[in-house]
Amino acid sequence: MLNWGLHSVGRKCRHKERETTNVQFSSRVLTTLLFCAMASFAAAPAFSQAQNLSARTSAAELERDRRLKWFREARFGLMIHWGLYAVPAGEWKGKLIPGLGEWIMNRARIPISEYEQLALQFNPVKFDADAWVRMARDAGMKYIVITSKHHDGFAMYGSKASKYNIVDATPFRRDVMKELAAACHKYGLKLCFYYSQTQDWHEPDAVGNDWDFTPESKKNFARYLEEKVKPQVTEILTNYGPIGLIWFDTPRNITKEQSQELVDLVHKLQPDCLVSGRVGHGLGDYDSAGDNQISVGQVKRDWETPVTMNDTWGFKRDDQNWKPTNILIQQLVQVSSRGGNYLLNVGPTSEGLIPQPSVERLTEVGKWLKLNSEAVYGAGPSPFPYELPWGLLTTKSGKVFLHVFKWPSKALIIYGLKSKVRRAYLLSNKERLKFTQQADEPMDHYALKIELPASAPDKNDSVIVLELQGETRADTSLLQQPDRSVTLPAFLSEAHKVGDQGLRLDSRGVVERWLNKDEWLDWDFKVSQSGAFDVVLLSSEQKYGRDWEGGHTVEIEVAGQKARGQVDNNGKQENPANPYWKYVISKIGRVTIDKPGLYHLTLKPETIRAEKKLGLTLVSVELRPVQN
Ligand code: FHN
Repeated sequence: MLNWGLHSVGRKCRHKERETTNVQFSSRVLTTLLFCAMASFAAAPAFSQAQNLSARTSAAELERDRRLKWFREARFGLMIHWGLYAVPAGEWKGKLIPGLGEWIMNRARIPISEYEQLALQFNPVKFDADAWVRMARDAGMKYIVITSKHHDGFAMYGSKASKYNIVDATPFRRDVMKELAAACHKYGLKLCFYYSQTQDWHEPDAVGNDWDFTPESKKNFARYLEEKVKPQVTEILTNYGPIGLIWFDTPRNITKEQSQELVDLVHKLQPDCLVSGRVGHGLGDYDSAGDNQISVGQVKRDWETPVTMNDTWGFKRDDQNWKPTNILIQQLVQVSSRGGNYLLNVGPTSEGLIPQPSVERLTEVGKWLKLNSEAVYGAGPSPFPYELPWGLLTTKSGKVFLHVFKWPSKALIIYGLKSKVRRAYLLSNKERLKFTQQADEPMDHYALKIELPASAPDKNDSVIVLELQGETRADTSLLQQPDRSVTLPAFLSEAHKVGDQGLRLDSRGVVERWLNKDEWLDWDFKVSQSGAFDVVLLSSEQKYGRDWEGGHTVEIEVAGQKARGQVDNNGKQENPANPYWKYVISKIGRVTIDKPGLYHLTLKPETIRAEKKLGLTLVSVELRPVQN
């Protein structure tokens, strides 16, 4: 029997909205509007991105909407980092070079004259464009983004603008992009090009090479832009048929005018071609999250995240740290459930082969997608602004898809879904599932209990479909979960800042730059089951565990009680959405909540350690039920 003892509570709209990359806390007004709108979530086909259309009037925005149509439906793309760096494959002169495979020239400070010699060894005789594109199609991917030129400056297509290219400088002499364009056309995928517009370690006036050339300050970046970038961007948009998007990257030292010139050039040559957010200055058609970063909450703009399958983009022989398939599927679903696109990378060898572990994973993802595609393509965001302890949700008109990553043994209980459920079944085989629903409107408490088979039908993600009467209606306030836990994510807090600077959210929804003890956060949440709770604070390491700062003292106040404690490392926890940033667990104290109702929790630092300039990097505050 479910617990119903919940006081009737009013709803407040006070969560924070955030953007993707280069994010900052957005204005309070916008925040309030967004979450008030969300508070009575009603799902509709094609979702908010399309609904926003009517509100936007300018011709440029309409044009952008038109261009983005395919991108919004695609959800899943293949990124390919392929270039001369596949020859050394992470090793230079007998030494393993740490870092990303495609950065070997920079990391080992290889002189141009030596790096150029790699072209003579680049002979990918096993390259088969048809097989690559078929593999992507079978994985369920809708577009391919391949490096036409990465930071090393080598063009992977036949370029007239620079002899330093695969046709003129390698024994292979084939224009692989022509072959890929033909295969993409055959299988109905969009061909897209990555192009490094600022870093080019082969060019004296471009950004990045300070071992062969003069310091950055003496460079004539504009000349490089006119003489190499614009001619090459023109080539890739002229010689390979329709291109889905140009994936510019690392917009360092580029002015707003120069970024705009590139955007205009792309749109002039191919009005349907999208420009990635990394063209710089927010001028892209859509936002790009940081590498391997999955944005949280409901993201305002169209967005995409690039993700590695191991720890490198370009092939590196010694990198065998492959992400398991279930994590890749979870990430794809996480991104889809937040209205984004998941761009999953492979790094082919210098022979032209995609590493077997990548092929295997893509095959498995494809198998899963074949059975569950309805819950991904064209699916809209979750009605809840946070993840649930067992997984997450995507939606379509009149349907909710429950993606169950952690299969509970007998039943799945969900709080907060207000719509009446007509049918529940497993998406993969249509097996019907029994369910009961309880709604206590005066108490504002809604519970759905679905009876489940004893074991998970799919080890990666078992999808349950709920067919609803009418559209999706949900309580979007922060709710205690049926396992009695309460999670208060930083990105759904109200931030009380001192001035405009100070703490802000990064693109994963983690608070950064919290160095001032006078800044604090608070949350409202609903409790339906009373009891004693351990107060736990999750903070985040920097990427690859490089650093973390602890030793801060904080005070948490909730239900008339205060818990004071220190942010210490009491263990770590991984988050599949952002596996390179481990979460650090700090136990702050214990509180008792003696009756159901609406509660308010404040988190105020007493001292913040900031020697490393990291400060308190908050992920969430959790109330974990004390087990008797
Ligand atoms: O420096 C590059 C890196 O090599 C790789 O291409 C990634 C892919 O997103 N982008 C840059 C770093 O953000």
